[in-house]
Amino acid sequence: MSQHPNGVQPLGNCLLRGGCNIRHPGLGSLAALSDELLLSVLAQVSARSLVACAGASKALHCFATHEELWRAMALQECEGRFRFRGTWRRTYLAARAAREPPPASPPLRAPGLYSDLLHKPHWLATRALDPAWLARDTLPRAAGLSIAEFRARFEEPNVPVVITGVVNQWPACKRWTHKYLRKAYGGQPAVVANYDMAFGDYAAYCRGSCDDMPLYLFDSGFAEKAPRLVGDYLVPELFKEDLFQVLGDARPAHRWLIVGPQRSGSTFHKDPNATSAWNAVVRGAKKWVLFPPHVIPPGVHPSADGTEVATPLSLVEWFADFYADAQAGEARPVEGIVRAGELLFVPRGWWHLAINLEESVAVTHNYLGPVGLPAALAFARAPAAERLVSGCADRGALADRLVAALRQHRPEVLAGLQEQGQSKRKGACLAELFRGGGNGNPKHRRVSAACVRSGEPVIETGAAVEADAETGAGFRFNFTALCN
Ligand SMILES: O=C(O)CCC(=O)C(=O)O
Repeated sequence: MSQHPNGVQPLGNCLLRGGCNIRHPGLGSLAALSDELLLSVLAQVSARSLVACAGASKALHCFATHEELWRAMALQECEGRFRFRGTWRRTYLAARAAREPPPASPPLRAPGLYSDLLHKPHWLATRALDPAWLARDTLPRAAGLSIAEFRARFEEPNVPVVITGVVNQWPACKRWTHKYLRKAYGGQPAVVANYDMAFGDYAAYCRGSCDDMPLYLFDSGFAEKAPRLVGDYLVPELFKEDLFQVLGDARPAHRWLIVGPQRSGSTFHKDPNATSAWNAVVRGAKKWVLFPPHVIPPGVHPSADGTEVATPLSLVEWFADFYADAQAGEARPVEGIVRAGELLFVPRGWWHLAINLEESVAVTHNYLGPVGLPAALAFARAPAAERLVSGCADRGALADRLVAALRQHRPEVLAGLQEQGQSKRKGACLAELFRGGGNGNPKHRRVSAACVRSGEPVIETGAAVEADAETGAGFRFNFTALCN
């Protein structure tokens, strides 16, 4: 771990110096503010004022040059239009002045300044990834599965698996270097941290970034912007049946190119619209940690309606603060490393994170297999569907649109499920999900959810889905019973 550039140390170290912290004399009357409040105030002022503050004292210099302030400012004001210059402060100043910044001078040293808030991001960004975080591997692996085997062993029980021997055959594995991707984008911007950014600028950022949680390229428009990439891989046979295809261009976003440097990745979330996904690692390696739908990972706080999730901002922070708790808990995660040429099946409803252990390139598709249809409909009919559904227009109507399109293009899928549903007592629940036309009466939805939670014995199907948007609690969709 390297020292903070200004020599800022964690607050605990102050005890060793008998409580003497230059913060108090250095900040003057601003010392009355907590570190959090001071940074929030500084986040409101202009760059010019920040530069002035940085000249006032060593202590204020360290706050006013804090990288996170300048990163936020650069992203908000320049959006994706910047070339990274080694630090966010230089990046911002160069982008705004539209000229080369002067050579960097050595950072000002502020011995005797103690602040966890200033110190922690640097500590997280420079500490080595602990081998203990990476060692445990409980992800099953399989090769050469038939569709029937895959469904029976993994998709129906809704459990993750690493599929080998498929992705390593793709031309993408040989081709998808940064240079190739930049050419494929041909001047069209990629989506990075929700901003449009030139691929070459993002590649330069990846080379120079020291961020604790680096910006991530996550582009659902890559196929349109860089069509040649679509010819470099094939949707594996196991995942070809995707019922959302019946919606054509009106389907929810479903495929993403993912590029990022070491330490970048995805914090804990569940995949959109109760879909499952496959994530193929084309270059690099990713450590995954997954919890089944009913286990909320330590350090993760979903809102009651499931529309928001509070979690540590950086992946390394989650590992440093919560990985040990995850191991000590009753429900230990499924976890492991997925390497270039391998693919992870991410089952619907599972909480998951992924951290890139080296610079990585991946492609992921979310899909709706027949097994997942009841869950997806339950999700899209939840009371908060308008906010829960994502990646398409007219979100509140997704379930109705899907049912209507299935009636038209795949009537056998609906007929099969309805038939199975009618043959069992709980058919009423299933029928509820298929009700066409959508009268918008939320009572219908509540009845559906209450019905599956009615206290009748639930057959362990593995088709567990978190779809109860009303309480945020998961319920088991009794689907196998309906199929018997
Ligand atoms: O590759 C990654 O960062 C993981 C992506 C992911 O979790 C997702 O697409 O849901």
